[in-house]
Amino acid sequence: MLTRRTGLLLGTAALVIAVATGAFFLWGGPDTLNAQTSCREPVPLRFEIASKIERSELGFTQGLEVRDGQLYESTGRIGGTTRINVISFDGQVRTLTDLGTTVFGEGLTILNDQIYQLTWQEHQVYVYDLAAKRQRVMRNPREGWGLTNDGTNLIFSDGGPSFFYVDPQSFAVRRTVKVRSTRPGDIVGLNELELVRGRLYGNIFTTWSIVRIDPASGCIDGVADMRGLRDRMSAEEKSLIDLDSGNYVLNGIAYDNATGTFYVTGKRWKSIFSGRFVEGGR
Ligand SMILES: [Ca+2]
Repeated sequence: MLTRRTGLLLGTAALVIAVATGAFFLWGGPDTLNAQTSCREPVPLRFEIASKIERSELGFTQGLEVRDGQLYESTGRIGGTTRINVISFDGQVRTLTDLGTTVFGEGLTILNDQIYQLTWQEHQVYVYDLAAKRQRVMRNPREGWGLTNDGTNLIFSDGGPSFFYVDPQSFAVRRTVKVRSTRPGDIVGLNELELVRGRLYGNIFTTWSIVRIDPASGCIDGVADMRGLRDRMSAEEKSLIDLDSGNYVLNGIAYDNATGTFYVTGKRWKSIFSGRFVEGGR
């Protein structure tokens, strides 16, 4: 798993380096614009933490979404099993369904009262009712990474340089959008997704970055450096991240329309942070 994904990430070294150093202001500029794109320089986003939730049970978070005042989570099988959990805003985790280790759970979204769950390399997309009773299965010929929706289409990523709008009935691709920036080269590793007020938020696998994308153009129009979350973690949680940076990475973005609150977390993190993104420096 890590070898494949790490390989994919080589192409985005510039993005990762820029983010890791906090040097967002070094991106592009008028002299370095890629002639093939018309993206504008992304604005720095700052995540203002409102509170920290400590979950009652860990999960290898692969998909996260708010519905009716609670978080729905899809988990992968690292350190556990593929599940769909609901997590209350005070951190109580309850498992709705457990698929064991036969498949590797990935992104999750809820559209028209149905839960959609990707699998990583098994090419299966599961469709459930809100109690996570399985109703049908669709085929995804690509890898499954992140998943969200725009009210009509499912939108998913496969770790490659594009994301895809697909028919929720058949998983047929209706539109392919390449992620672009002011820099040349592919931007890969787009993982967990959340469409909020017409902008696609996604975290870049193995980094502390969340990008905000204009889905009409594919241009990254904002970048958030999420390293500040680390300062709010316990020493134990920090040490896990430091010891195994591949399996304890930032992954999971959800948004509560009722309150305008974002929820962000990571794989096997104890912490889920609530807050909001504001434009401006760190
Ligand atoms: Ca999400």
